[in-house]
Amino acid sequence: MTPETILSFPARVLTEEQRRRYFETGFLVAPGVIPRAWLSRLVELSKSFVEHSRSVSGSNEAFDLGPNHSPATPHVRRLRALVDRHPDFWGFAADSPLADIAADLVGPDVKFHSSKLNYKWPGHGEIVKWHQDIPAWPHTNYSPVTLGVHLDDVGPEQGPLTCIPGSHRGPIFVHRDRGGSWTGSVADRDMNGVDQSRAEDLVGPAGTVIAINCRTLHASRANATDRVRPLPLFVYSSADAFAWMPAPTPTSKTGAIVRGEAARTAHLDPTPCPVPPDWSKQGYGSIFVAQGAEVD
Ligand SMILES: O=C(O)CCC(=O)C(=O)O
Repeated sequence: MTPETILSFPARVLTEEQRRRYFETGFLVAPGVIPRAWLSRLVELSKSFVEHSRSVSGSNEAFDLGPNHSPATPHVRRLRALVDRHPDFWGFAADSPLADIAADLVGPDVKFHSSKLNYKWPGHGEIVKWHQDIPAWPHTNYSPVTLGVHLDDVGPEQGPLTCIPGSHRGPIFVHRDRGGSWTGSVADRDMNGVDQSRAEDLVGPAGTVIAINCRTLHASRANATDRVRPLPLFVYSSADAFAWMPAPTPTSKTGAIVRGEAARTAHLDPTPCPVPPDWSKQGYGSIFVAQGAEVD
């Protein structure tokens, strides 16, 4: 569907202005759209998983752990395949206003792709370099959108996601080094051609939803506060977008239709997309592993 067709359906949660801004810039910040009860539940679950991680000594299918993780100082970088970690995470992805926000941005027929919860701890551990999402999980079109929820107030000093406006209409970069190995980030030689001074921070109070189109260039800085920044992320697409390579971190719900109907016809966008490694053979750690995250 074109943005014009999507916008011809009535908005469910977002304003028309917010939807238009998303299509124009490739991202969106929408404060105050998550009901308080859902927000409290997500915060509670997030804290309980960090507590649980104290008894886990190495990364596994649920936890991506930083190298200095210990029972005394848990360092969870990512909770993987979030919707498989607790039924309420799936309830949130499928039965909360989040899926309606996805419908506002991809059209009435919405497919769930994947989810995770990233933690950015104080210090320099989880700096995320410039990247686009779609090269890791290519689809037949560019409707996929990642929705994040701020569980706490997030300001510029907490290492928010930061996006280059309009980059969703630009090139799709190869996220590999000169030798062809996957890096999960755009090479400096490619970023040199991008005006990074135009980047906008996706900041806002607890309950803010952020949306990032799958082609938008984004990154995040170090967390310079003494508070952890937990950020659950959920990826949706239009139902007529089909992944053409195995997902890096598939979930039991990947491919589920959360709004509207399954597609009978695939929408094929002619814009070429680089081919990622076959994650079903190579395995996938996390963006922190791929980008070789620095640690304190
Ligand atoms: O958590 C962050 O700051 C960045 C997350 C991100 O861009 C990703 O996981 O693809």
